[in-house]
Amino acid sequence: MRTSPLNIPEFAVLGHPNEGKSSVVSTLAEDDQIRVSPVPGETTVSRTYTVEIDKKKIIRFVDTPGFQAPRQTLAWFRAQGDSEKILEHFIATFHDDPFFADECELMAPVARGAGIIYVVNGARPVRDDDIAEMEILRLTGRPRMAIINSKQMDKDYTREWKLEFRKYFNSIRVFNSNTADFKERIRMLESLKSIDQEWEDSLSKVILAFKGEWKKRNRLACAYITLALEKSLGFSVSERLSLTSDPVRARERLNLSFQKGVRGIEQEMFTQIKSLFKHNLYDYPLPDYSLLQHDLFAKQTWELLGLTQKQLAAAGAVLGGTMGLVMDTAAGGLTFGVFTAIGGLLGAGSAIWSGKKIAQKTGQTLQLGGDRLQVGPNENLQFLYVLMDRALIYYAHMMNRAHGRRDLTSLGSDPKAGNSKMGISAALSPGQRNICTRFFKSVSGKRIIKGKKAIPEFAVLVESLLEKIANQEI
Ligand SMILES: Nc1nc2c(ncn2[C@@H]2O[C@H](COP(=O)(O)OP(=O)(O)OP(=O)(O)O)[C@@H](O)[C@H]2O)c(=O)[nH]1
Ligand SMILES: [Mg+2]
Repeated sequence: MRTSPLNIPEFAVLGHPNEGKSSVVSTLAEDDQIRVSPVPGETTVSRTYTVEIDKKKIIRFVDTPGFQAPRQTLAWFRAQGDSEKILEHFIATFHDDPFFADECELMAPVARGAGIIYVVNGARPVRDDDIAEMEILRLTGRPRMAIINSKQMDKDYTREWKLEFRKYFNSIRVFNSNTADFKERIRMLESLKSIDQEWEDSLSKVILAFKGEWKKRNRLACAYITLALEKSLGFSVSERLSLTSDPVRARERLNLSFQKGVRGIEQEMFTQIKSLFKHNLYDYPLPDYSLLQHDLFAKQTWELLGLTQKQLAAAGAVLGGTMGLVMDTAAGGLTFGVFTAIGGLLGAGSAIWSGKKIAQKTGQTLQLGGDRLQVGPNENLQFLYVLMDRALIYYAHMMNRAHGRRDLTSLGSDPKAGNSKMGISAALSPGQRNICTRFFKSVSGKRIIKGKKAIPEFAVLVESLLEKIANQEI
C-alpha cells in the first residue's frame, strides 16, 4: 500500500477551478482557515492538511489548484500509452513549463501515492473539459472517487454527472461541503474504503478515531454546559450600603451587573463549545428565528421558548429588571431604617435577611462591616430551562456547521440547524423535569442535597440530550 510519508492515508482533492475543492478539504479536515473564494484560481499551490486526534496524525487531505489545461494534458497522456510512472514522467517533463504549472502542482501528491477525490459542482452540466480531466485521472491508474458538491440547490445535474462518473471512478458520492455534518463525513470515509481494498484497515481505524473524538466532544460539551448552568444559577451580586445610598439606583446597578455576569458565563460557555468543534475563524450569524438572536433577558427569548402566561408572569421580575433584592443587615441594620422608610422601592420578591440566613441561603461567606444588598441567585426555575435551551441550541448550530461554509448570511431554513422555536426543554418528560428541579434546587442554594447527586444526574440528562441532537432525534 502506498501511503503518505507519515504512513497514514492521504487523499488529494482534485478538480476544475472554483468547483469547491478547498471547501471540501475544509469540511473534511475541519479546518475553517483554508482559503475559499468565489474567484476561480484561488488555490495555486498544493497544500496538505493533516487531521490529528489526541495529538496523533490520522489522515491527510491535500488541497490542489484546479486543472488549467486538461485537453493538452490529456493529449500528452494518450501519447505515452500505458505507463505506470506516467505522473512522475509528466512532472519531470513539464516542471519548468508555466503552461502546465498547475497540472504539475496538482499531480504531485498523486504521484507520491495519494488517492484521488475528484470534485465537481453538480449545479452545472458536464462539459468537454471535465471529460478530459476524468480521462486523465483514469489514466493515472490511481484509486479514485468522484464527489458531487452542488453549489446551488435550484439546479441539479447530479444524474448526468453520475452517468459519466460510472465510466471513470471506483466510487461516487454526493457530498455537499457546505452542509455535510459529522455523519455525512463518516459516510464519506466509508466510501473511500471501497476505492482500494488496501486502505480498508487504515480507514477503519480513522473512522473509529473520528467516532471516539465525537463522543469525547459531546462529553466535554456536556461538562461545559453543566458547569455554566451551575455557575449561572448560583450567581449573585451584592453591594455595600451606606446611609447615603440611593436604593433605586442600587437596585438598577445590581440588576445590570447580575445580567452582565450571567451573560458573561453563557458567552464563555459558547466560546468553549465553538472551539471544541474547531470553529475558529468566523463569528457565524445565527438565523433570525433563533432564540440566540435575542438577549438572554429579552422577554421574546422566554416567549419563544413556549413559556405559559403564568410562567412568564412569574418570570416578570427577572425580565423587567426588578428581581427581588435581599437585604443583609449583618452589621446591625444601620441603613435598614432608610430603606424601609422609602418603602416598596426594593420591589416585589425582596427580602430582608439577617446575615446568618443569607449565608445559609447562598452558601457564601459574608463580608462584615456594613449592610449589603444582594441580587441573585435567581429563584425562578424557568431560568434553568431558558439557559439550558439556549446552550442546546448553540451546540446544535456548532456541531452541524460545516467548516467549508463561508457565507456569512444566516442559515435560513436549514432543518439541521437547531431551528426549533420551542425550546427542547418543553418536551422533557416529568422524570427529566424532576432531575432539572433537583439540580436547580441544589445549585441555586435552595437545598443542599446530600452528596450533590443532583449535579451528576443532571449532567447525564444533558449528555443524553446532546446525543439526541447529534443523531437528529430531536
Ligand atoms: N453554496 C455553496 N457554495 C459553495 C459550495 N462549495 C463551494 N462553494 C463556493 O464556491 C466558491 C469556490 O469554492 P472553493 O472551495 O474556493 O473552490 P476551489 O475549487 O477550491 O477553487 P480554486 O481554488 O479557485 O480552484 C466559493 O465561493 C465557495 O464558498 C457549496 O457546497 N455550496
Ligand atoms: Mg481552492
